[in-house]
Amino acid sequence: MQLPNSQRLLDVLPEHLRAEAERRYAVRGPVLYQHLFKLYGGTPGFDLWYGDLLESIGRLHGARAPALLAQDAQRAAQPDWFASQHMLGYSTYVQRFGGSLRGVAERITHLRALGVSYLHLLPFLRPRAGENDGGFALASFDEVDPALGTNGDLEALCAQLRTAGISLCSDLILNHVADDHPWAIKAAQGDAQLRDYFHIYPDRVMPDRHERTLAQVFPQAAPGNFTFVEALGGWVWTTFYPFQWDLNYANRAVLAEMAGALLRLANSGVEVFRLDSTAFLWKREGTDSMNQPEAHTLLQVLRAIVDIAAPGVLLKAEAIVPTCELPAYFGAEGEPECHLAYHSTLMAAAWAALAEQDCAMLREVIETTPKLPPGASWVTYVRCHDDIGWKVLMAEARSAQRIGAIAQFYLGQGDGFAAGVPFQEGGAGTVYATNGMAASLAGLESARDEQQWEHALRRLLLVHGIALSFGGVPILYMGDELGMQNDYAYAVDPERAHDSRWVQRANFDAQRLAQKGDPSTPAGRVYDAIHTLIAQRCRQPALAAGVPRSVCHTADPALLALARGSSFLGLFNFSARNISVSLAAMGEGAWPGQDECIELAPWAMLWLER
Ligand code: OTU
Repeated sequence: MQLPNSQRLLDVLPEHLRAEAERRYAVRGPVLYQHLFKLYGGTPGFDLWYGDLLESIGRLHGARAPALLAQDAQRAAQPDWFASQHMLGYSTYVQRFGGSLRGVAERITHLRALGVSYLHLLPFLRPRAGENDGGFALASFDEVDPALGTNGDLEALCAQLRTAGISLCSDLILNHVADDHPWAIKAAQGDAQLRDYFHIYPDRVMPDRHERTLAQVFPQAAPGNFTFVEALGGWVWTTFYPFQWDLNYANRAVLAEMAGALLRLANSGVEVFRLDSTAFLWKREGTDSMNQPEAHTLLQVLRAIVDIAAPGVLLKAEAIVPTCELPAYFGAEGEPECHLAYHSTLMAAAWAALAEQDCAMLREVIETTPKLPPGASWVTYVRCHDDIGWKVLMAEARSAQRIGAIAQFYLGQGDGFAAGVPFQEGGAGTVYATNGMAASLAGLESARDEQQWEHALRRLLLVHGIALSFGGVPILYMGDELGMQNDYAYAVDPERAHDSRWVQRANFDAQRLAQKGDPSTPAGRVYDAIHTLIAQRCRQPALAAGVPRSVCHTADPALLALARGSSFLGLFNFSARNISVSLAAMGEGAWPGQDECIELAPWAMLWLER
């Protein structure tokens, strides 16, 4: 195998970009070619196809605006630019937060005041007509949803955000398209080339064989992984809703399309891509068709393309999988994959610790999280637009019963504080996933007196404290900074009632926003507390992503002591009891202004610094 030269890439570039592109191709070209050869090397005309791909990468690189090229150069020179303790994310729906892309621009002041430097806007491209899984069923990769604005609005917003020091993150929905995307429509019309963009089977033979080992993401709302489509004359693979058709990455054309879609959006000014459902990209009979090696090869191909054509851009893996599967999404030495990956098990374990008043699982997750190479970082978070899926903790929990008990707890059973809503119940009434706004899950919704409310606030701060001190890019979820609670309106809306994730997708609360500076209001108290925590993080360099973390041994099962470097120690009381912490017993020396023995009130958190 010989690496084709860079000619097709360079030929289409303006003179002033050639030398740098050639240098980048010399570094990343070998992996790009070898990986594509591994996946598609046996297909006819492979080398010619590869040349065409290089040419299209070159054209898109050449079309990049000067401001973006400058940013590329700056970030290539400082590949860990997003590791700082000042980096803070925020995630929201466009519609819900600002009504439109222009409306989002009007919220930049709020984001800056909070310290946000990274904004993840949930899908804003043209979705399927009708039901569309909150925008995760796309009819176009290139057109902004007309209900939210125009492509011009998107470019303008990116530029405004960039000026404000905020990077825009967009979803790139790699795994599927809507059944009314032109590819799906043409496939349904019988176009053989486009049929091959999907996994289509004439009868149930292969679907049944796959189903033996596949799991189900939406067992209640969308059971099974295949959908019969009359016009296709068969069954199409649909991991999620029946109207979301999985793409066939064994077809090289699909990969080329997605690479193009990514670079075009990057040229509009998108700086980070949340690669949706990355675990599902490659199918293999006899497995659950998740986390397959080829899925990683594909992601490494996208990374190599980005490194060549838009090195200022970050890739973020959305893989909601067990702890042991997560590190692979960063790739390996010489074969980098994503810059960022959601630490979904850390998130789930923090909530589990609140429910169990025991942080054994949380400690285990932290201790088994490997140190990442420079230029790679975790995304830490408390809530997002999706459910909390407890099953990712199965390895740490060691029993389904334990997982079930945590899920039950968050439904507000017994004298619990949580006001959660079940999601996708399994057989025999088992619930393995929970929905709800963070404030509702922490108890702010059910609090009946000042003490209960204060304890709920402390629990909200505990989970945010983990996300903010673990080391990574913490992403706040819209409204959590104001203590926004569950929105039950979805339950009476026939279009949304079947999907309880809508309980945490409320409209941004203008009234709470207006109260954020008033500490006599609940919103003002929450805002002040979260804002103070963020400010404290910013002042502490040991909270940057790359600084080593360790869990100190503590005798109390409800106490977590998380050290970062030698100048930060976070103490977290995950219980309704007082806990006496002896720093000496933990092998910790003196901390300025602290007695050797510290009393932690119920659910209290204390950040020690030196
Ligand atoms: C992602 O999520 C999105 O975040 C969801 O909003 C979409 O519905 C889904 O993809 C389809 O596009 O499988 O690997 O359990 O956690 O659906 C991630 C529910 C996913 C989500 C799951 C998810």
